Amino acid sequence: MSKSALITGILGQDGPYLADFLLRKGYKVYGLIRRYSNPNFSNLDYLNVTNKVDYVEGDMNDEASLLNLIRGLHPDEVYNLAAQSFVKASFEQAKLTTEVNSLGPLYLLNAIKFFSPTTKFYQASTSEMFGLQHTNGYQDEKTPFHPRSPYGVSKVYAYWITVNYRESYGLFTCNGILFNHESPIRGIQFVTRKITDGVAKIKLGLVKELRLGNLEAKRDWGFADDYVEAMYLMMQQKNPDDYVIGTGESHSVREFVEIAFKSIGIADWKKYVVIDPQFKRPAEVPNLKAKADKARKNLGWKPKVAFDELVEIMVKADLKRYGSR
Ligand code: NAP
Ligand code: G4F
Repeated sequence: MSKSALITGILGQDGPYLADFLLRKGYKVYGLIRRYSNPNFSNLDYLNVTNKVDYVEGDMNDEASLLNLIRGLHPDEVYNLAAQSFVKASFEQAKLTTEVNSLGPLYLLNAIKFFSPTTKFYQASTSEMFGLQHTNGYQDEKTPFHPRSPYGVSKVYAYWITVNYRESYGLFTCNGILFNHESPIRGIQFVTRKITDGVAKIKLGLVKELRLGNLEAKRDWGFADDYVEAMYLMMQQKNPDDYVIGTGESHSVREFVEIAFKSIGIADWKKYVVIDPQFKRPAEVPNLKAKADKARKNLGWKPKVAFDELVEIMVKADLKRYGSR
């Protein structure tokens, strides 16, 4: 019999890539969606999987809906990708962020504990938990946490409750501590997609400038499609564990901007970029760089798409969206 998986956050960036990956493996895939008058399936459409997923309704803020779902479905695997995932918004909506990102996973874990204890659980943890901390310039599974935003703090709770339910009740629970990963269906507010969308519009004469915040922040950027494979691999191991997933390369926002403009033939990008303080954060995470040796050794995982290639893929996709060939 084929395995089943419930994916929360199915309409976001990672949900569609993971759904596509699991469907190819023969899984029955359930996708959790909130009740909307008009849900947006465009990211699933992009990967041609909209009609292959079975949709179930629920909300990470509504414990009963999650209890009922797990009790009814008994999925083999739950991938908890749902979150208020935009760091900047978490400063203005700290309570909502905490409810969705911290209590949501707790509700799912309780549902599994009470109604389906053989269900495996994946928590979408994040490099944002490291914040200011590093060991000789990189972060790995042993690096302590020092989150710098309500988002980062909310994810630290989710990380530890995931570990705690493994240790307390013997549940199969994993944390994937993923560093930034991007794609043509990345949310438009995140800096990479904001840049590639802006660059495409500038190329086509639709806008004249691109307004950004801190260009000096450095991130370890990979391709979302590579990263969902790591999620799956963690859930297939004999023993549940926590893994850092990233490329091991760190680049600044400035470098991302330079390469994106270069890909459309513009060397003098400074003519188009305006620094706007509204896009800066009360507290910044200056430098993220993964050391993903454990994933490489235990999971046999490594990223396939390099940084320059990722920027090009995204710029090309945005140009195509605006009708350019
Ligand atoms: P995303 O594009 O922002 O998608 C998040 C999804 O969560 C959306 O589909 C959203 O649903 C759903 N959601 C939000 N609140 C909800 C609620 N109350 N009930 C049910 N669903 C809710 O995020 P992503 O980039 O795919 O990331 C997936 C996960 O990985 C997130 O947990 C994120 O924090 C984590 N993460 C991401 C990265 C990265 O670089 N992308 C790195 C590390 C960790 P709607 O569509 O209905 O709004
Ligand atoms: O693209 P960002 O908004 O992503 P951020 O804050 O790194 O968070 C993302 O990655 C995390 C993993 O580390 C995830 F957990 C989280 O859910 C999310 O997916 O910002 C990246 C950097 C920041 O340093 C920000 O200050 O870009 C800088 N930046 C500069 N100008 C900007 C802008 N960020 C945004 N969003 N918009 C700007 O105009």
